[in-house]
Order: sequence, then C-alpha cells, then structure tokens
Amino acid sequence: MKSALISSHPFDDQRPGTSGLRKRVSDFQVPHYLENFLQAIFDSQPDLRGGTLVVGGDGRYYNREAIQIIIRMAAANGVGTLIIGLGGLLSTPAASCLIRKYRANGGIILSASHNPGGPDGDFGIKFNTANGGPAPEAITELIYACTRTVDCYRSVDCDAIDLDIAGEQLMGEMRITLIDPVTDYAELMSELFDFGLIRKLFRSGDFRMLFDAMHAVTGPYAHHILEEQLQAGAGTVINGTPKEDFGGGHPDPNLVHAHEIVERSAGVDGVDFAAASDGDGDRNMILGRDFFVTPSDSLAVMAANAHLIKGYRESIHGVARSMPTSQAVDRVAEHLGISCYETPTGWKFFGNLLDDSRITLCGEESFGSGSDHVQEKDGLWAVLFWLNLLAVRRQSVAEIVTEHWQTFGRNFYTRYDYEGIESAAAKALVEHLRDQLPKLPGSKLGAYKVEYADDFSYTDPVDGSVSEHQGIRIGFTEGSRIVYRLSGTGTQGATLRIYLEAYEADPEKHRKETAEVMRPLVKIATKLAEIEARTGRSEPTVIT
Ligand code: VG1
Ligand code: CO
Repeated sequence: MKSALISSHPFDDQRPGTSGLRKRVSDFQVPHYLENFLQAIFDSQPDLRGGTLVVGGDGRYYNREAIQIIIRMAAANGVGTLIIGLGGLLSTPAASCLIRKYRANGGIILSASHNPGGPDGDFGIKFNTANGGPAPEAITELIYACTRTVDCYRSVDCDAIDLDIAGEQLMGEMRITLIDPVTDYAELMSELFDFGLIRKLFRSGDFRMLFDAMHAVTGPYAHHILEEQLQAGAGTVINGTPKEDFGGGHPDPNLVHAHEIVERSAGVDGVDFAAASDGDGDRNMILGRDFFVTPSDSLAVMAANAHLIKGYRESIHGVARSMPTSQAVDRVAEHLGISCYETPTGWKFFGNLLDDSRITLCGEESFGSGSDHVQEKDGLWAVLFWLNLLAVRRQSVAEIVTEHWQTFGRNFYTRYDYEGIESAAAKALVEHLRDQLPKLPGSKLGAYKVEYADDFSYTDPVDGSVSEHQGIRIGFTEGSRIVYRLSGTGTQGATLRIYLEAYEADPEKHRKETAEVMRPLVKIATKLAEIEARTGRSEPTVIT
C-alpha cells in the first residue's frame, strides 16, 4: 500500500482549548483542515509510529468520515495497531479505559462534548496520552506549534473500512481491531461497584430511576449496564440511541437541557433517582425526587462516603477540584485529613495528581466527576457511584445531601454564562477586572469585605509547570467567592462565565432558594464587571 504526501498549507486557528480542538463542522470540512491537525499529532508523538492508537467518538455528524481519514493517515504514518470502537463509537471515559487497559500509546477522541451536533453544529478532536488522560498543556502546545508549520500530510489511498463489523483486519502493515465499545468499560464498572447490592435495590420494588442519554454516546453503555446487568428495568434509559444530531437537542446534562428527567423526578409520582450524561459521556447530572444535586456537592458527598463504596473502601489518597468548583469538598478533605488540590479548569490538570497517587477523586462544577479508575471525568461512573451509595444507605438523595450539609455546612452555588458575546468586548471586560485586582483586598463590596483578589495561577506540584491567567478570583472574608473566566470550549464569539459561591453553616438556613441567597453576590459580580455596559446583556444566556 502506497503512502502519499499530500500538500496543504498551515491553518492558524488550531490551538486546542480547554478540551481539544473544537470548531464548527463546516470548519472541519474545509479541505486539509482535519488532516493537518492529525499530521501535527503524528509529528509530535513519535511513539505512535509502530505503537497502538485508540480511536472513537461520540457518534456526532462527521464522526464516521473523520475516522476513515484517521485510519488512512494512521496507516501512512506507521501506526502499528488501531483499536476502534465498533460503529466508530467510544465514550470519552471508555476511550481512556481502553488506552490504559491495552497499554496504547495514545488515543484520538472525536467529540465536541455537550455542544450541539449535526451539519450545522460543532465537531471536535482530542488527543489523549498513554496514561489515558487528556494531553497536558505542554503536549497540546507542541501539537499547536506543529500545526503552524504543517504544509503536507501523509495518507494512503484505500477503500473505507466497514466500522460495523467487529474483529481484526490489516491495512498494509497496520492492524485494525474493531471492538465492542461497552464490554471493557462495563467490566471496570463491575469491579468498582457492588452490582449485586444495586440489583437488590432495583428488585426491592420501591426504587425507580431514569437515565437520559440525550441521544448521545452513553445510550449503549446505559442500556447494557443499567438495564441488563443491574436489571433496572426496560424504559430506565431514555433517548438511548446515539444520533448524529442528538435528536436536534443540546446534549448538556443540566436542568435546562435535560428537563425531561427534571419533570419525571418531580412530585409524588416522580422517580427516586434520575441522571443524565452529555454528548461524549464524561459529564453527569444527579437528581433525586424534587432534588437537584449540584456537581460541587456531588463531589463532596462522594468524598465523604467513598468508604462505603466497594472500589474506594480502603482509603482515598486525596481530592482535587477545579478552581471555580465550590469549596464543599475542601471541608470534607479537612475532616478526613487528606489533601485537597485546587487546579485550573479542565481535566488535563488532574492528570499528574492522579498518576502520582496524590488524589483518588476529583471533579468540576461543570457536571464532571471522576476518580483514578480512568483518566477522564466519567458520567456513568458517577451515576453508578450514587446508585451504589443509595443501595448502601437506603436513604433518599435529598436525605443524603441534607445530612451532608448538616455536618459540613452548605456551599450555595450558581454559574451565570453569557454566551456568544463579542470576543473583543469579553477580553476588555477581563482586562478591566484584572486592572482592579490590586486595589480590591480590604475594600467593601456591598456587605462583603474582600479578603483576596487575584488572577489564578497554578503550579503543578508534580512537574512544576505553571499555568497562568486561569480566572479572576475574588474571595470575601466570610467565605463567599466570585470567579470570572472565559470559556475555552465555545466555537462562536466568547462565553463569559461567572461562578458564585456562598457558604452557610446554619442548618436552619439550608432550605433557602439558591437564587435568593445569591442575589447580593450577583449584583456585586455584574456591577464590578460592568456586564451590561460592556456586553449589552442584562441577563445571562444560561444559569446553572
Ligand atoms: C468547560 C467546563 C470545564 C470542562 C470543559 C470540558 O470548559 O467549564 O470544566 O472541563 O468544558 O468538558 P470551558 O473552558 O468552556 O469553561 V467536556 O464535557 O466539554 O469535555
Ligand atoms: Co463532555
């Protein structure tokens, strides 16, 4: 089979963001655009030559075409073995699981996560390293540097591979293995959680759950694990067939986009437990009857109860959260006498801490949590963790969380997103905030006194690498916080995120509405950043 060198020209917009390179589908369809980025991966990762590469995606529009391009370019770039999920499907955590299990040299995951799909939607590509985790900044920067000079790429000319037939085949000297995307992942889950006990919970007859796969990749995983292995009953999984356009929806598991399970877990007839996952299966939303568990609380509850769960019974080494995530888990860590790390947004920053066994559990406010079982956040894992916990404690979700608050206090939390604002205005807004930082400490904003104000910088404790400008933090003396940062996953204009947190120790006040508690902080945050004047927006696009 002959490998050809095809000439192209460098694109200047291929710097990966928070989680890989994300663009409109139409951008990826520009001739040579995807190919150039792939060549940059192959050029910067010499271990892939003769090595093993895992490939799969969330099934969105252009997934199959992109995989055929990867196959041809992998063969031309001397990859030894390609492991591909049948049908081109792999959830992000399942890809991480396969990279680790089969000791691959890396993986390529095709996904734009929770961003909408379809011909007019988004597409994305992420490179994961041999530890199974998202490439750290040093590597994404190297890939980016390569994209700046790539003016040709290698590919072979051959017929498309049938992605729907399991088994092995050869393409020239490269071995291609198409494997069931669910099997290995499901096996790992059964090692971590007490499937017998969860089955008992479902058999008891007084426990009902719903899982919304949002027409995205977790459908097959959830059908197999929840309905077949755990016998949760047919109909437990809704929207369980992956569609190229996610049924026209927005595969983002939050109260707005996963509203069907919000409705079906409400009221006396509501199910006891409901959950959803995103496009690529790494996010999760957890609901009880009439009860929403914030992702920050979910992480804290998991840490406090890990000793009750089979795979975490021995001990947890430590925990980590992204900087904007609420400090609920910090209080648990303190109570347990374990370390708690605060990292920049994005899973790649947990990688070294997990590899170095400094942490066992970690999470982000953006509906992501995970552990050292893989090197990615993991939606179904979080759902199974909660199921296992409910099976052990035999209490409702609401009871478990309110008891947690009684012990540790409650961190009220909310996030305001202003999507699609003009990039220049967003940049200027952040600059304006940065300029105010030196004079803020000690000053009063409303009824609050500023304790610290900074632009978050992180020094990785394992390799010493420094990541600057990771978000503006303003902390108040009584424990509340305001955080501002610009999203690194959007594809149009800029998205400003404002994260607000307020701590309340008094159980009498835990039942208050979040919106009510947050009102004074919202006022301060929007005024300080001059949101309306600078962006023309009086309201955020989404509140979570
Ligand atoms: C967002 C979230 C971040 C998450 C990232 C990828 O990034 O805030 O916590 O790690 O998405 O998640 P940003 O830069 O837009 O705030 V996923 O599920 O898209 O892989
Ligand atoms: Co995702």
